[in-house]
Amino acid sequence: MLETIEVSRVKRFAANTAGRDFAVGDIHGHFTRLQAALDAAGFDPAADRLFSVGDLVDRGPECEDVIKWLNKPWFHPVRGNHDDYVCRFDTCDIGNWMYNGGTWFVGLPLTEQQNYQVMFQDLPIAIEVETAKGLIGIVHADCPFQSWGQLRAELESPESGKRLKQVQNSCMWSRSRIQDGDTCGVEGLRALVVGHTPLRQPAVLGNVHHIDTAGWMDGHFTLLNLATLECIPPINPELSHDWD
Ligand SMILES: [Mn+2]
Repeated sequence: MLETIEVSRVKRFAANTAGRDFAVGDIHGHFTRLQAALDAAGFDPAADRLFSVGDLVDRGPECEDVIKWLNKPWFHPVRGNHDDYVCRFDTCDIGNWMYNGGTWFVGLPLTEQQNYQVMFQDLPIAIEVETAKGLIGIVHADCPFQSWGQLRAELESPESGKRLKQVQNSCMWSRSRIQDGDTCGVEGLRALVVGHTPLRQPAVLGNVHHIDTAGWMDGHFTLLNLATLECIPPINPELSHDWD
């Protein structure tokens, strides 16, 4: 039996009948900017929910605020590749992590590091949210299969630990769909929402919505309404998606 089998790698949420559901791209320690984007959208923490494609920490100045955010009952992130460094802090390549923005973590006392690890190991690899018009899937980088059902099966009942690791890493790291301009989409979902690759504007490839508009860098946070699949702020057709 796999040692992490008790951890839920796929979390499912029933439709929100009280308010709105939004998804947001990579945050990277910029929670003040994120709150400003929520305020601008009139986000109501008593009724609305915010789903996140992960990469909550590294690079930005407010990484330690993630604890406060993880305790908000309306905030539901999946695990990004940077969050996964926290999960593996005692075994990962620290030099590589620091190069990629992990310096905030390295100086923390061991007990604090372990506290972060426990909280981050609770983050699912995939989230699915029911909406009136169908199921929405959320992963950090990509669904590496033609169908969502296969991803769910591979995450929930992996044939081996090695296979699980490969699948999880694809979910957290892959850029092949956006780099290839692959419009095949993912079967079994109304829409898949991902981040990981910063874009000037959200890009929709088939039913896959790429929403990391680099609010953590010099871009802006995009809030994708999961019921309408409309973005706040709206997609500007005058601008290209590419960052360069
Ligand atoms: Mn990422």
